[in-house]
Amino acid sequence: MRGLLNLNRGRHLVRQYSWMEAVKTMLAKPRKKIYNLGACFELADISQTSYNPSKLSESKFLEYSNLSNKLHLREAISHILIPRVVGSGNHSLVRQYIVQSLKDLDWHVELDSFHDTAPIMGQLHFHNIIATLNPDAERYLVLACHYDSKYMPKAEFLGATDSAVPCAMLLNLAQVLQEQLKPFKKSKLSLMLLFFDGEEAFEEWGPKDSIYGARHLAKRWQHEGKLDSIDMLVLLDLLGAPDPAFYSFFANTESWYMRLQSVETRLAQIELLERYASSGVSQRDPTRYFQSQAMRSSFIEDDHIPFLKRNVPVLHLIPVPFPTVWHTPDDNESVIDYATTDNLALIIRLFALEYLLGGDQAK
Ligand code: 1BN
Ligand code: ZN
Repeated sequence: MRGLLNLNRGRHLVRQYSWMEAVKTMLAKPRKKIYNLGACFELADISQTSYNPSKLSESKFLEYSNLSNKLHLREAISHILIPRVVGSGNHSLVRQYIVQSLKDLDWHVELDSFHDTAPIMGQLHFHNIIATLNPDAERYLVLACHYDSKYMPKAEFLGATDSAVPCAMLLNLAQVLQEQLKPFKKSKLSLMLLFFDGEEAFEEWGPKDSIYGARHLAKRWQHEGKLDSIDMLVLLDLLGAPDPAFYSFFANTESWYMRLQSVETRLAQIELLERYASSGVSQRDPTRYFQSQAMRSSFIEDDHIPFLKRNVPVLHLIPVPFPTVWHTPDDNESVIDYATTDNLALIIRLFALEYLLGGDQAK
């Protein structure tokens, strides 16, 4: 696993095509294109990667699939689903809720606090939340999201998909898997939950007005030599609306994207995904979330960028197209589709367990 993910470290940020691949690309059939947010994404078929990690056995898969706490997920959403602009009282309430929830589950929790200047707001105090099962582990699977909400002076913005639901999913994962995750309090490979602060721009998205927390933390960990301990950063964003479609953005994490697909397929086969078959009409396969195509020619701005630039392997779990309510006051409770939310939470939980247990590295 490490071998595969390290392939591109210190070398290339994006996949370099070989001469043979270039010829194949030229001879290939025209590809589908998706237009979203003014950008054009080209779809490519997913190629096989050589790494083939062991999957959860049928009995373990079934056992873990039956673990859930839907009430907890809804409660977590309701705690986070308040306007939580950086520096506000609500922002600090949500931070305390996340920190306390994880401390109650015996996670090691640290704040990465710093000041930065933002348009409109002036100087702000930001706090990334870093929760680890084993703070002394050598390697981490990192699951991440952002907990701030977008500043909208003329409207109440709650950011249900952006990103109250992703934050709640991570807290719910910690709650539901508390027994299964116990071995990872002492293991070399462990789990980290990262709640970025200040993802949103205050005035206009740009290199100095956005992803304040992610920029700070990636830089800090680079100086401290900690980036190499990140096996992979899995970033959740804009989740909770019905019928999302995900794509593989990065070649070096494609085998892990395919593991998400495989978890989804297995769950669908045993009919453990709720209200699953979509009625959506689109270019994509409407019967699955994780599409069997890659999007290579572009990627979306988000908290992963400062890590990606430093060669940390990234899986970006963000739907394309974005939910129609994106950055509008309608991104509120009413857009949340709880069947989809429960399904995605389950897929991500099983993926995390498979990742952690797959290499028998809980020792
Ligand atoms: C995602 C959710 N983003 C902000 N809230 C990042 C983004 C900003 C993606 C601008 C595309 C354009
Ligand atoms: Zn946003």
